[in-house]
Amino acid sequence: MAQPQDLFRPGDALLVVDVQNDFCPGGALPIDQGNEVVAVLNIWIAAAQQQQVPIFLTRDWHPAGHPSFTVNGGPWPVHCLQDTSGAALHDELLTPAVAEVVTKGTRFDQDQLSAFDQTGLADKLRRDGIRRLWVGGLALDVCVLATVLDGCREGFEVQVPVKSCRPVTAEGGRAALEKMRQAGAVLVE
Ligand code: VGL
Ligand code: ZN
Repeated sequence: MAQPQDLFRPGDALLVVDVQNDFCPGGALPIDQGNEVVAVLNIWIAAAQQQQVPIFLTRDWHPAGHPSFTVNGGPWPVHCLQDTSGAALHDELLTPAVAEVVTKGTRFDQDQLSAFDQTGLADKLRRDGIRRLWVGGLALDVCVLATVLDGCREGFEVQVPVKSCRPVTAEGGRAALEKMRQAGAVLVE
């Protein structure tokens, strides 16, 4: 089977979505086996670092009173509150100093599920000559999905190593993969 180090080429970047404690077992919005993406993504991160492929780590980073919380009329329990341990990236996730952190979900008036939503990320990637993205993380059927669809829409080639993602629900995960495929993303593995 092809390994990350054989798959990268010039113009690639790695985008690791929301691998935060609150999305792992024991967290505020736990995803089944969410922690299991860490070992998979660490292989991608190490390979990217070694080959000087740019690495972006996104984080969901909500203020108290965020509109996505059920207490405020949204769909989710309180999660990823700014500067809490729940919002921290998983302890075992490799975070090379060269990796850039993309913060989203800070608005008081709306959620930002996609790493491209009002972050300036697409412009930054284009400025850096990036044409293709490898995207993995949490949750497959929420923020990974939104990010992959936006990445395709922005004109990037998007590759999704399926084992580097976990969904909130199995059903949602299957539907997400189908939507990604229809949008032109390539599902790997
Ligand atoms: C996410 C639910 C709420 C995610 C973020 O990162 O997939 N899911 N906020
Ligand atoms: Zn959130």
